[in-house]
Amino acid sequence: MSVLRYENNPVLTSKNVPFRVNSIFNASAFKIKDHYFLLCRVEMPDGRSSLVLARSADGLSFQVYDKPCLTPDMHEQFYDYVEWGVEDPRVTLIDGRYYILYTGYSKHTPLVMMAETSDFETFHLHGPITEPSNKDAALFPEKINGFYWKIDRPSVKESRGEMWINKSPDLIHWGGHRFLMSGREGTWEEAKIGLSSQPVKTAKGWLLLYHGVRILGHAPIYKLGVMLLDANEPWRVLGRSAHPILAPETSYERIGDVNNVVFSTGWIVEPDGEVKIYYSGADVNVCLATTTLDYLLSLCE
Ligand code: BMA
Repeated sequence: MSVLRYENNPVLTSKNVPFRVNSIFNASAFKIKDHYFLLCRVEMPDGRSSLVLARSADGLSFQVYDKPCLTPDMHEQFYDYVEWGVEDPRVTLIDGRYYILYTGYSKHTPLVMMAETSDFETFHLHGPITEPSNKDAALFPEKINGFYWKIDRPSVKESRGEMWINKSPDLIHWGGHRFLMSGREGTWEEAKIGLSSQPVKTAKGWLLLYHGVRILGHAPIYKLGVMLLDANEPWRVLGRSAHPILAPETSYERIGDVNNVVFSTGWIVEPDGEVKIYYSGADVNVCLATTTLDYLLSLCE
């Protein structure tokens, strides 16, 4: 087994969007009953991003909704923190409600925003839940040791690219910050790493998809890896893949707005253990790759 690209990639490009955009990419993925949903980032013609839903009956062929569901303009009291766009959503279902952590981008540099919804039509906007600079954040789907947990990537200096973990009694007040993981020196992930998709509970612990970056020449190359955290002490890393599980290879991953990028903010684990990884090539599309939970866990041993 390995990670297999879907033969009809990309699943979505700007041509599939019924309103004018530069690009559609970095989608969070989840299922409601038997339907697949992607909450995608769309870069609008002015270069600022919003979020739009897409829906599918089979997880392969998606219909993009008529208009964005979350835009900078909808943020009113938090507008200062999203003036340059809302980006890279990661959705986690907790006790029947969807919590979206996303990047608010502005003159203050990126920070992590949180919105809560049950229907993706109306949103309770909680505003920033980190200080800048921070991004690449997602919530765990359940309480562990009586607390909610989140992973994020504080990065005050460009050169800092480590994953951290922290906890909260109420999803609003965060503390207990701990270092989780940095990229291994001299490898594909040496420049920085960050969480890709929301943590998934398995029999062996919490499985995470993450991205690693190396700068070659002047340009970054983004690849994906997996790591496993302890089920009850999620700040303990039990293992991680030695090699990337997906790296830019095809023309739709090599050539785009940012060349040589595979970047993910969403995956779905099916009841039979198949894993659908939704990812973006070169920051201009949404693609699909499939694998199995067993294979990903075997890489973390
Ligand atoms: C990250 C974010 C993502 C982007 C990725 C690859 O730092 O800005 O939105 O997809 O870089 O360019």
